[in-house]
Amino acid sequence: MDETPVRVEVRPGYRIVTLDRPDKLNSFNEAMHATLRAALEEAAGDAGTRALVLTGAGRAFCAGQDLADRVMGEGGARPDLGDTLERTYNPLVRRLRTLPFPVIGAVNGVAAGAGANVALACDIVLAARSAKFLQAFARIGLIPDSGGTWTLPRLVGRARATALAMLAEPVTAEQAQAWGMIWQVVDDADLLREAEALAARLAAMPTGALVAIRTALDAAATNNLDAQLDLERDLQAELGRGDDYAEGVRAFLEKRPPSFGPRRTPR
Ligand code: LHQ
Repeated sequence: MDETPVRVEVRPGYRIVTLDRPDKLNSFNEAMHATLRAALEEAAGDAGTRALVLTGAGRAFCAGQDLADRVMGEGGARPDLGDTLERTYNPLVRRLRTLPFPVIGAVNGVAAGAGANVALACDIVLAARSAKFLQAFARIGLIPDSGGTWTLPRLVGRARATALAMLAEPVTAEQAQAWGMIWQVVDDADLLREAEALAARLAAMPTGALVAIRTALDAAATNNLDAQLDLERDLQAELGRGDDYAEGVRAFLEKRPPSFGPRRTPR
């Protein structure tokens, strides 16, 4: 077992969480899932954490499932992949989408299989110019998991999602940006600095509103307009009762930068 398959650095207002099995291209094994889960829970429980950067050590972001891991079947045994998803990847993606602060994916290198879809589950994705996204699954007889079949068509449209999944060809960071799959490509050397600057910027913003934006956009994927208008009403009603709105309006009227209060969203 790796000693520290995930590294956490705590900065004022945000954390950097680094997938750290570089010799295995940061592919997921059980230990990495457990450590990442604990790191996310710790961040969620710390009101001082108002943004999180998820990145990878070495030349990859994450190569998806460690195909040599024990749970993938030993001695010709057929693994229960549904069980693996249910226990590990599905809770991970659900948690990323419900964390009480925004998550920045800083894709430093290849993001393949579940690694690509974990990256795309982040709220804002930056990628190094040399990074690639690869829906590798069909190469080994599988479908995109970790939310890929939901996320991809919403980001790039059905035609591109289908071809990316079926052909299992890599997409460059620049192509991913051009297609709207990610927010921005940056030079390799600038990636972490840019991601940290973004995290610091988000950390100074009204966290409750940022999380409500995620909630509303996720719901919009399945709601009709009527239901979405109702949801916007409810979220806005809640935010309108909060201190951040009061401070935001006060600061605007007083022509000064706002100073938002502590994170108030539930864990
Ligand atoms: C690896 C891996 C890897 C082990 C590189 N495992 N060793 C979850 C569970 C439940 C159901 C099933 O689905 C899933 C989700 C999934 O993620 S399934 C998809 C799993 N991922 C893949 O199929 C990607 C496999 N990797 C690759 O295609 C390539 O390695 C990429 C394109 C990521 C990088 O290619 P290169 O830059 O050419 O590097 P490499 O192939 O030479 O890899 C370097 C080393 O890392 C090498 O080991 P070695 O000992 O020869 O240096 C690889 O074996 C190892 N590695 N990915 N997923």
